[in-house]
Amino acid sequence: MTESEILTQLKNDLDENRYLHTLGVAFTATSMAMKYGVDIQKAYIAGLLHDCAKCIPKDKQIQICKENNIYLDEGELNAPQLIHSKLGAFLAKSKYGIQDEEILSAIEKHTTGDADMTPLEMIIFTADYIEPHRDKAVNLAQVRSLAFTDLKAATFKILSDTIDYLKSKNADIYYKTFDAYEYLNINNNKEVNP
Ligand code: DGI
Ligand code: FE
Ligand code: FE
Repeated sequence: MTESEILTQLKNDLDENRYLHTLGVAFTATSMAMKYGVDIQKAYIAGLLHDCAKCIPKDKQIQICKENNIYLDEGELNAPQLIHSKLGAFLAKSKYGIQDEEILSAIEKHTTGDADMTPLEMIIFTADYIEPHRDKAVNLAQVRSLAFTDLKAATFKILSDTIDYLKSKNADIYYKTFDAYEYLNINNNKEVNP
């Protein structure tokens, strides 16, 4: 698909607010890619497509996963708002024609993060949280600034604040959210105290 075809298809697949959020993530991610020397085109495409499955009703998301042998574990079935990232990576490939594994992986990891993320994966994860339409998270101004000074610190702060938020709501924290947090926690401490 060309860029124009991707935008047309997204407009069709997303509601208006999700489409605007998507553009916000794509442009924020490209700005961060410029700062961190990451492929700008990959950041743009991953940003555009990261939520391409978000507006599909959740029962339909589960059904499409079943039909295509996409394994969902108990944690995902209990928190179906997590599923759109895995399904999004599948649709980015099968519907939008994206072959690049780095882009697909950034889409797949954008909701919870994971241990040992690449710079592109951290950029999409962070851009999703700070794009201009976002206004609810605590510490947004701090995270927005950190996003352009220390990518790992920004990712870690988002994970830490998300875990606090989920705990306050008594929500189950998915194991990959913990893995991502622990990985950066250990890494950061190593850098401070080698
Ligand atoms: O799709 P977006 O709204 O742009 O953002 P997102 O893909 O980061 O999804 C955010 C949702 O995912 C939000 O409702 C919180 C939820 N979430 C993220 N990590 C976890 C989680 N929910 C649970 N239960 N556990 C997690 O670890
Ligand atoms: Fe999402
Ligand atoms: Fe998003």
